[in-house]
Amino acid sequence: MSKITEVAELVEKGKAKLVGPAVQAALDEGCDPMDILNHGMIDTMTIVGEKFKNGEIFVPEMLVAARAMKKGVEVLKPHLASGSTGANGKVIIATVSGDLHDIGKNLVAMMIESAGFEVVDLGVDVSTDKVIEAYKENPDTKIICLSALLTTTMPAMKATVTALNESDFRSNIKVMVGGAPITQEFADEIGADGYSEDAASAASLAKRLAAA
Ligand code: B1M
Repeated sequence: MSKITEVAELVEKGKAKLVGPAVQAALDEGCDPMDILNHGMIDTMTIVGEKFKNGEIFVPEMLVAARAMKKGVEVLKPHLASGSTGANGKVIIATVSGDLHDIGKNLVAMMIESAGFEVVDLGVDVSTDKVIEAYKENPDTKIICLSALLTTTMPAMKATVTALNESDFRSNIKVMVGGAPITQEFADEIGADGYSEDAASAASLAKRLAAA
């Protein structure tokens, strides 16, 4: 069995204690950190999501798989992030109100940080008021990033973007959105400045938006 397959199996089974050492073993064997992330972990979470949708597994199994993936990402992080300087400016990131999914948001935060931004991470289930408060505490912020993983929290994303669009500081910031159910069309519809599909393209988009 390849080391990446081993990581994938451990993530799927939620073996949090074993995932870190397995990721380290894959790295020691010379596996590409992006391959470990994409094929050992992200693809596995897609499988976990499908099994949940089909009623083969339930929330606790999804949760333990998510915890295991987080442990694996901790080991990968130094190999993915190329060192942050904050030189490109400040970014606020949050998962929108009512939504507890943070693995994708954390990956986006990590990639944006490694693209040279200082990241203020507000966590999950973040209300519009908290996002606005965070901007007021960090008025030098260049980009506000919002993540949503549920179709039921897309309206919360829309509400936050609408409030930002109506704020008196709108011209000072760019707004970026993403997450599995989000599309470019939805981003345009709610008036965000940018959408990206994954963490790597989110980092390139952040650089483009900050420079615009
Ligand atoms: Co949930 N869940 N979940 N879940 N969960 C999904 C999202 C789901 C698709 C599973 C399914 O049914 N197939 C489904 C949503 C269906 C829908 O809305 N249509 C679902 C559901 C229904 C639920 C609950 C309602 C289940 C329940 O309680 N009955 C519940 C809701 C809780 C809540 O949020 N209020 C729930 C709970 C959970 C757990 C807590 C158990 C756990 C999350 C743990 C955590 O995050 N700490 C969980 C998990 C793990 C998943 C799946 C299996 C995996 C999500 C994940 O981490 N993927 C997910 C199935 C799936 O996605 N296939 C599922 C890996 C991650 C790297 O990808 O987050 O997509 P992702 O992020 C990507 C991109 O989307 C993008 O870049 C990332 C990296 O490439 N991206 C951005 C993300 N944010 C971005 C922001 C950007 C740019 C790009 O710019 C700002």
